[in-house]
Amino acid sequence: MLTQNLQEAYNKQLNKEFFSSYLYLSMAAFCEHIGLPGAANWMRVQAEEENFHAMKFFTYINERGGRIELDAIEKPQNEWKNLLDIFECVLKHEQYITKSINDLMNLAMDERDHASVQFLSWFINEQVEEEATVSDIINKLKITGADGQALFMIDQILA
Ligand code: OFO
Repeated sequence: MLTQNLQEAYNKQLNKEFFSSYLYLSMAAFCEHIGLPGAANWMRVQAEEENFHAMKFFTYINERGGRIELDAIEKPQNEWKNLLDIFECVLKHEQYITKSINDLMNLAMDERDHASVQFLSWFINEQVEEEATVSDIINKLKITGADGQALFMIDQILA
């Protein structure tokens, strides 16, 4: 059985994961709009992955006998300056999620909930991978600058 504190924190995280999915979907729509189908596909895949994260929390709260409370999903940003601006926004958002997962882990440890510590470890590793991937894309975008041909190639790689 989950403690009240953990149940509330998990419900908040569930909402953040759905918001992440929504944010990536908004980015997918924008990339499509500015003619970057490869980046749009990358964002779509991320949106699905975030939905999968949300459902992992959904299933876990249930498994632990907790009560799920779905909240409203915040409206995501829907316009950016360029692809670099989008990926910098992605990194900032993922860093925010990493902090949120770390806070959850601290709470699980404080509550001596060993099952939660196990469960959250998966997300801790996932965040390391996500931040590294995005930082790598940002570096590539910075090296190539606003070069149209390079952007075309990066878009194909992202596809
Ligand atoms: Fe992008 O990460 Fe969910 O957790």
